[in-house]
Amino acid sequence: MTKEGIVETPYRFLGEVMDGEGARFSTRILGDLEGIFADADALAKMDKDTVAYKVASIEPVPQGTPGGLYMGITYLSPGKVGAEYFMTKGHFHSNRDTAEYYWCLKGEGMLILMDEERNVWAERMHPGTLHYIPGCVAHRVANVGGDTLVFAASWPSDAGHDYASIASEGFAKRLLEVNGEPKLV
Ligand code: S6P
Ligand code: ZN
Repeated sequence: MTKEGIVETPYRFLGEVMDGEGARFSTRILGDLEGIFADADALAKMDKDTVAYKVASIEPVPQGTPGGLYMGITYLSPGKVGAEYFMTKGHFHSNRDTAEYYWCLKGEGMLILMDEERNVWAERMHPGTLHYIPGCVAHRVANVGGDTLVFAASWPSDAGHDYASIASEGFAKRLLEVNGEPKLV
């Protein structure tokens, strides 16, 4: 689309809200996260319709376009399945060597990272923390606090999402609450 002169700003990113032209919104309920938590019995006893997280994203160019950038905000609910904190599904990028930024706006979380050799590490998230996720590193976020965790992200439009390898192999470590503290186990 050709533009000329002073035009209306198409997107807004204010506080914890991202919105504008063509913004996309998606919701993951606990029922969508079967198989990612260790304690299947605990999950079976919970309400499948409980909202685990919501994502709002601005995708100005079609998915797969080289050279474009996306922005998103994730709102991850507090809670646990057994001893495991509510978390995002987690993914590698399909285009493996594409990187991403995450930054925390609200709440307390842990960014769990895993390289292709399955080494796992985690970075604490709290308002103001900025996280560079290098290419070839799978990423997932757990909410370790009592309130909604809100974080923003920016990633390349040709990154793509590979959920399948995480769905089948998982991460090599899990973030569990042990004696009231988050621990990678
Ligand atoms: C996209 C970016 C985030 C996640 C969101 C949900 O590359 O990493 O917007 O999509 O946090 O996580 P997931 O693992 O379910 O996509
Ligand atoms: Zn990503």
